[in-house]
Amino acid sequence: MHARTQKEIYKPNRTRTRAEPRNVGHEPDPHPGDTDPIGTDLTVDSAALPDRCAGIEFDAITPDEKGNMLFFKGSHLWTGYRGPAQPSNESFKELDDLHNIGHVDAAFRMHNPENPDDHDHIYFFQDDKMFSYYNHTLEDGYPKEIQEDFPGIPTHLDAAVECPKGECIADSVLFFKGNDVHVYDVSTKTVKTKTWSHLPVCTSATRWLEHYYCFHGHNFTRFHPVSGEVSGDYPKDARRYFMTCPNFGHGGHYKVRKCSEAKIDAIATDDAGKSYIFAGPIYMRLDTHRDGLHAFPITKAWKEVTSGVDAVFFYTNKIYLIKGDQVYIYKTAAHYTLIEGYPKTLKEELGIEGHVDAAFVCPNEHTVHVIQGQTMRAVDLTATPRAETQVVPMPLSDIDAARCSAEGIHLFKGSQYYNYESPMMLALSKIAPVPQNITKAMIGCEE
Ligand SMILES: [Ca+2]
Ligand SMILES: [Ca+2]
Repeated sequence: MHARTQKEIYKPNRTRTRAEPRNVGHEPDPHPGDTDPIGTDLTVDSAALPDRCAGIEFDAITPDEKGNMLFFKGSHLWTGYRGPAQPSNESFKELDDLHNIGHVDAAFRMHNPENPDDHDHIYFFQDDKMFSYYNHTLEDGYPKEIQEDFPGIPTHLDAAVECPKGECIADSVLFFKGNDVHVYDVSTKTVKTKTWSHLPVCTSATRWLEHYYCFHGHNFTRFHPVSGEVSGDYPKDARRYFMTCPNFGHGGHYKVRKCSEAKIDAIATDDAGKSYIFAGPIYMRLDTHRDGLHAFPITKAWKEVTSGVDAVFFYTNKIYLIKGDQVYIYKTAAHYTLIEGYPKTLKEELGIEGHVDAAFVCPNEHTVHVIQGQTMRAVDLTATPRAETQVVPMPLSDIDAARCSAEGIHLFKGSQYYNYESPMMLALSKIAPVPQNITKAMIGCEE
């Protein structure tokens, strides 16, 4: 064990010194801006189980192959951000075999797309041994000595976290022991050791949505995976972000709806293919399912949009958010920035009036299709001033949201959606196609 008396926290100012992904500063927050009372689903019926809200120090944290975040302490684990502990050996039964060590030192999910036999495997470390699991099944040949797979990495680790290429220089694993960080290059199998004395000793570490977190005590500190730099106000209390704890929330928590009860306000896909869904005061980014889907308040990304949205679409690196008769346009480079002079009225911006149910732009097209009741209007986005070029009746009404992608057009209505091949097919259709049920992959609901 290491002395955890390190008090020095490196806190430079907030100047961004390198390109960081959008949504900087987003920690998992299980209760974004929702006013439901908290604690209703926290019933822990066995007094023998450890309580993560008591301020414990986790042994290890890692996502599993499906994106569920796993938190380990002693012989127990928690899956996800809420719910009670369970014995670790119920999920990973061989972890007990080593003389009942009863804990893990470190864990991470391998990022190695060049080697599908290893990619997404979950590695656990106990003393000088390691275990590789996929789909809760121990791989043949494990446990092994750490040296066999990771030459140059010490035993009795404190923490480990994967670091994909693009965030690190190459696909890597960061192994923590004391103030030393051993950066293991997955393809060259070489190790570079750095000393990050400004960071607290990390007792667990994890990656979430392109960000890196060192846990120490019941706190965590976000760090840059290459420089180790800490920017922002850290440490923070993990109980406010990585779990749902009574008295540690921001006034309530967001519950993901069942797909059969789904009701979204808007959906849109950006130029990079990332999908966003909007419902009430929150939004979710759908490409992040490997990190666990997670809801954020809309105001966290688009702070002027304070009362939800009616329709959203992306066009030429800008996002258009429509609410009532207002249109907000944000540049999408780095942070979202509201374009000067906005919001403007629908009439001024798109030449239309009245409530908008949904809107979509197809890839590489310059026309936005706006759905209002049983009418669809096409507006040429290259024209000045913008004006509708086509108005067609629709065989459907009360559409909640719409998007257009390589798979065609999806019109969402409650828990179902309608699929059309193209805007022309939609414009020509006289009867609605058979609706299909919305799935988890489409909008992040629970099945
Ligand atoms: Ca540990
Ligand atoms: Ca809508």
